[in-house]
Amino acid sequence: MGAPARHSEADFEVAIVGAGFSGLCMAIKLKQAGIDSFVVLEKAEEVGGTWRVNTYPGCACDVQSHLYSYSFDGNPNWSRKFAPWKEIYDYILRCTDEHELRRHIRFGHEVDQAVFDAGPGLWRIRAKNGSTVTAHAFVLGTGPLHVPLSPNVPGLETFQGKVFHSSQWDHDFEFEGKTVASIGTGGSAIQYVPEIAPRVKHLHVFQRTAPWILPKPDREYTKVEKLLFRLSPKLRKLHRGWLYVRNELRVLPIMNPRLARPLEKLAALYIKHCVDDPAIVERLTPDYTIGCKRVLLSNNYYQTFNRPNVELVTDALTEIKENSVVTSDGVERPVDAIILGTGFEADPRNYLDKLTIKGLGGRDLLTRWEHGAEAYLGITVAGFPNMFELVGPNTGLGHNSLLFMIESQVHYIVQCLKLLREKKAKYMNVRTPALRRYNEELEQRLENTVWTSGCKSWYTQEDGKNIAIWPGFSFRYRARTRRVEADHYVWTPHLERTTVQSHGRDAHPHRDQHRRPAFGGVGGAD
Ligand code: N01
Repeated sequence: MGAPARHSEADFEVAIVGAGFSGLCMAIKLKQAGIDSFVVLEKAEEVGGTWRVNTYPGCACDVQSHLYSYSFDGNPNWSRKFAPWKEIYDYILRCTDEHELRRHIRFGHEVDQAVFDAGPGLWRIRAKNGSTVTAHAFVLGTGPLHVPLSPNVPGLETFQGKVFHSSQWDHDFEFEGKTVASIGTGGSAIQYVPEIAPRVKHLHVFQRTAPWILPKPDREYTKVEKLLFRLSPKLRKLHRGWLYVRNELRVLPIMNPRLARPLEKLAALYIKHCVDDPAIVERLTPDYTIGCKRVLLSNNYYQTFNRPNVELVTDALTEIKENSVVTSDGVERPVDAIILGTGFEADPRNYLDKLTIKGLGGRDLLTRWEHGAEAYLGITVAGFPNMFELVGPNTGLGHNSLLFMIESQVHYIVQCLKLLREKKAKYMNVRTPALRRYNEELEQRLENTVWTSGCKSWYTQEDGKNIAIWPGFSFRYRARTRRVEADHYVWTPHLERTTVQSHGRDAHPHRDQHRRPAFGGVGGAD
């Protein structure tokens, strides 16, 4: 990389929030690009993000591990195709240590404020513990699904038994002999329900919307396979590539719902194959197009409903009392514990609401996102210079590994930092028209996809706008993020003079506050 950026007033060139898969990937790639001046601010006392937090029984990735790991840090030793959470967590710990990231991480630092100071061109970042840092660039690696959601059922707070969320599992709770209510049937619940069913006296599974579930093509890797992967990284990469291509094909029925019909028929047959009672089969069969909500994988969830101690409840929960739960048909079920498999806050406006982010002219990010979160390529937001998001709006995947998207984003951000140096720019700010064109394109591509086929999911906000998913092949996203289109940004230079000249409109929403000179040839009006 070129000469270090001019940011003499900043403590660091880059500050990253979060030490999960995305924040750590950013840190590794900064080091590899020769940028050692960075800090990672992590609210917890250890790295790992979602894979540190989610430890419920049966927790495992539903993306193949050879793909759900960094492309540059392959692991020949995955025990099975879909590794359990502990192995993934250990992998993250190993990467952290091998890349010597710990000296860059400040644990116990929950960031609650980040304010852009246009004068020196730096972000002033504050943690809840009162400490502050300044950095030239600010990277949000908080991840989208980390704020647990509670069901909006009256009386939950009055329940006298044990209550915990799937992501806050109480490993000391003794299930034996207990009657348990489990609320929700998403990706987490379908993993823990089969695990606790044999241990409890009774299990009531409360389903609001049936998920589509396909068999999980899982198995252990043999000793020979692992040896071959160790001896030949090329073979391991070939295996990874094959998994990637296979997963990528799953986007076809998503983008064209007509192609989903055969898959839907197969999935319906699978339910019949697994469940004995036709009445339960009917209630387990979803009434929306497969793929509209995340398609889940399991080899043991449906079979759980053949157990005499497990009940599928599809009447809505209307009330929770001190020792029981009540449904809309008036039935009251006494329970000792309630497990909330009710998911996470998926709208960035809600999961970032404890973090105040102010860009140019003191504009608040959540105000900017009043009508919905949006970011150019899911990474940059107009009016928030040198701020970069990882796993930002519309960059989630329903069909392939999120790490592929994260690596694309990290590559893009490193390119941005290189350009800032090359152009000797103080900051870069995405142009509003570039962001608008990008959003229009997204909306067009989202039309007539399976997500608009009429289901309610956390992919969409109240007005139906999809804010979570990248619509299409992930390699198209990789292609879009391979290089930075410099003319989509306004580049503001480091200059001592304060002469104001004509400049990009969106770079100067508050001209009176931030008097900046034009940058020779780059940027310009929108
Ligand atoms: O959360 P979810 P999750 N009364 O939002 C129900 C992924 N994941 O923690 O569908 C009754 O998927 C809600 O019902 P409905 C996973 O795929 C990945 O399970 O809204 N029910 C739904 O059934 C997902 O993308 C891995 O009608 C209520 C459930 O709660 C994300 O992580 C592993 C309710 C929530 O399901 C989160 O999964 C595990 C109420 N009041 C999970 N409120 C990987 O391997 C909510 N629900 C990568």
